[in-house]
Amino acid sequence: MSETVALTIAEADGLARQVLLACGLGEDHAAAVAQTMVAGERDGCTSHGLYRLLVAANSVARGVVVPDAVPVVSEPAPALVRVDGRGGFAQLPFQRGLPLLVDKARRHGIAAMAITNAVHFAALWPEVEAVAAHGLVGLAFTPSHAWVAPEGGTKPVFGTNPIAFGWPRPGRAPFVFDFATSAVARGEIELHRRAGKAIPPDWGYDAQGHPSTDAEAVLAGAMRTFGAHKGSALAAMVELIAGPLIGDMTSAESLAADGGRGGSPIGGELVLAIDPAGFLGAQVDEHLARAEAMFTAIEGQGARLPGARRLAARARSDAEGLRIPVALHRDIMDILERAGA
Ligand code: NDP
Ligand code: PYC
Repeated sequence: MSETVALTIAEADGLARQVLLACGLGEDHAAAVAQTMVAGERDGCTSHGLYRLLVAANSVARGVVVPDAVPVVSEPAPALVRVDGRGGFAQLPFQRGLPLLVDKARRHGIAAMAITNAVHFAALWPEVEAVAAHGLVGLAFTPSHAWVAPEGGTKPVFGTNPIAFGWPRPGRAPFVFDFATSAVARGEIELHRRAGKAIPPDWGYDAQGHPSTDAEAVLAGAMRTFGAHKGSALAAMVELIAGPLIGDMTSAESLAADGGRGGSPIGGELVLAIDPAGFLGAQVDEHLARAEAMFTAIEGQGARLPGARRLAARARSDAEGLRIPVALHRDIMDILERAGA
C-alpha cells in the first residue's frame, strides 16, 4: 500500500482552503494562509507545508487566533508601515502592507514594515521572495515562543526566531535564505516526533538540561541555538528588533500569553525593503551584475546556494505534483470531519 497521498498543487490549495474555511477563517485569510502552506509543501519545506493545517486548526480551536481579523494598515513615519493584525494570522497583514512597503522603499531607498498583533506559524521565505519580486532586497525577522536556551544555558529564553533574506537577481529567481536561529526549526522536531524518529543530540536538552535524542523530551525541555554563541546573539537580536522595537511581545511574553494552550506564537514581525537604485541610481544594473560573480564563485566550486534545493523541489512539484504522508492526509481529513464539512 502506498504510504503517501498524491495531490496536484491546485488540489492541495483547494483542500487547504476548505480546511481553513471549515475552521472558521475568513475567505481572504484562508486564501493567504493556504498559499503559504502550499508553497511550503511545493518547495519541499514540509515542516512549514500542509502539516501547518493541523497547527493552524489547533490555534483556532484553542482561541489563540482571531480567524476573521481585519488588518489595519497605518503609516507612523514616511518610510515606515505598520500593520496591526488584530490577532489574526500574519499572512493577510503582510499582503495588505506589502504594496505600501514597496512604494515607500522606492521613494526613500529603504523602508520598514512592522506587522504587530499577529499569529505566526509559517516560513518567512515567501515574504522576502515577494519583496524581491519587486526588485528590492528584503529582510524579515520574527520571534516565536520561548523554546530555545541561550548558548551556555539550558533554560528557554529565545524563540526559534527565523531570519530571512532575499536578493533580486536579473532574469532569474532571487537569492533567498531563511533559517531559524535555533539548530533547527521546532517544526522539524515535531515531524521527527510524529514519525517516531530520534533527533541529533545537539538539537536540544531534556527538561533536566541533558542533551537528548528524544524529540518529545527536547520539545518539553529546551532547543539549542545554531552556531553556538553566534546563533544565540542573532536570536537575541530578533527578540529585540521584532519585539520591543515595534512594540510587540518577546518570545517569553508570547509563551506566557499562550497560557498553555499550545497555539502558534503571537506577536510581531519586522520586514525591511531596500531599493538597490537608492544608492546606485542609474548604475544599478552594473552593480547587480557584479553581485552575480559571487554566486558563480560559490556554485563554480560545487557548493550550493541556499534556496537551490527549494527551487529544485518547486520545479519537481510543478511537474509531478505533491505527495504527502498518509498519516498527515488522514489528520487533515479528520479536521474536516470534526468541523462537519
Ligand atoms: P534549514 O536549516 O532547513 O535551512 C535553512 C536555510 O539554509 C535554507 O535557506 C536552506 O536552503 C539553506 N541550506 C540548507 N542546507 C544548505 C547547504 N548545504 N548549502 C547551502 N544552503 C543550505 O531551515 P530551518 O530548520 O532553520 O528553518 C526552516 C523553516 O522554518 C524556515 O523557513 C523558517 O522561516 C521556519 N521557521 C519559522 C518560524 C516562525 O516563527 N514563523 C520559527 C522558526 C523557523 P534550501 O531551502 O534550499 O535547503
Ligand atoms: O518551526 O520553530 C518553528 C516555528 C515556530 C513558529 C512557526 N514555526
